[in-house]
Amino acid sequence: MKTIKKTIAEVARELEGAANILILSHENPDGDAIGSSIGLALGLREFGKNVVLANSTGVPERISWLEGAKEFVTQLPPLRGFDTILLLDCAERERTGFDLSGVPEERFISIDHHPNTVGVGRKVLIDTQAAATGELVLEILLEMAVRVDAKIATALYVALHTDTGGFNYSNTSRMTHMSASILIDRGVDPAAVHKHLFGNERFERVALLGKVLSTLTMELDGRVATCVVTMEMLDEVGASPEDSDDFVNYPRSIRGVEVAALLKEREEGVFRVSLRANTGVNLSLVAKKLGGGGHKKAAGATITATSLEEAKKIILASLEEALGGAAS
Ligand SMILES: [Mn+2]
Repeated sequence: MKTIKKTIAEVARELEGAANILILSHENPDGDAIGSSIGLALGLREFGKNVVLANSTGVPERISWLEGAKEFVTQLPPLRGFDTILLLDCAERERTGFDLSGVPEERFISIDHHPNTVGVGRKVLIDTQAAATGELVLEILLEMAVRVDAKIATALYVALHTDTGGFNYSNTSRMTHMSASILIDRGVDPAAVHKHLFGNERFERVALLGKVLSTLTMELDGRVATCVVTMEMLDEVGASPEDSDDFVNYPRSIRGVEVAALLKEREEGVFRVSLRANTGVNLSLVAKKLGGGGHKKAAGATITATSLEEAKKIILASLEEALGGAAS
């Protein structure tokens, strides 16, 4: 494993020395990818840096209300003008969805908290203890003595909130709450953030949920629960693929379920699976074998298969292998 874990201070000093910074995050970004990108961009600008934000698949609607969300470009800008390409919430070129294959390693800095990642760049900070990349970004900004205002704080709070399921998942730590405490002190309105994230549903999304829940099945003797999102369902209710992003939590909430899988049909023959674990099974490894990645308890992969049934078979076979014989 090539990963060099740099300290917060080392990365802060490196960023202080940069002038023109391009911030990239993983494709199909979540609240952490976008929130930590915005938080760091605004913070670095306070420090006089020129910063550009890009994401190959753009900002999901759920977090599009964040200040700075409109800044993201979905095309890779010419790299000539940037001395530093920052990878946030991912640490490999491929995860960005952009072709960065020819770009020298020295141009990159990566900051991430995902396990099983190699890490590209002249500085690589991967802290798998951090609940969110936003937690690491806050530490870096404080180290740089950047004035964290309400806009920065809100973006980072969204990062923490989404990656911990509202401070509920097992990655939620004393550090997460300490960070949240600092962010609230800097002007975050937690109730307003919650309302934006969970009290602002579009009709189409809830209608889609109804269709998706009707596909619920129990597999492998009740140890796995699955749901499916087809393109036809999206058409019928006028929903978009991202509308189903957290639906995996419904099969996950069923008593006795060890792993929940949500299968989304992306295009003819291409399926995206989101996996969530309730027990000690390592989904990061399951997803890696399927050509994807993620965390121990939350991971995903894109699968090519002739039909939904075949995609499901592939996933269930991997899960059966990972779960082994004994219930945990
Ligand atoms: Mn994250």
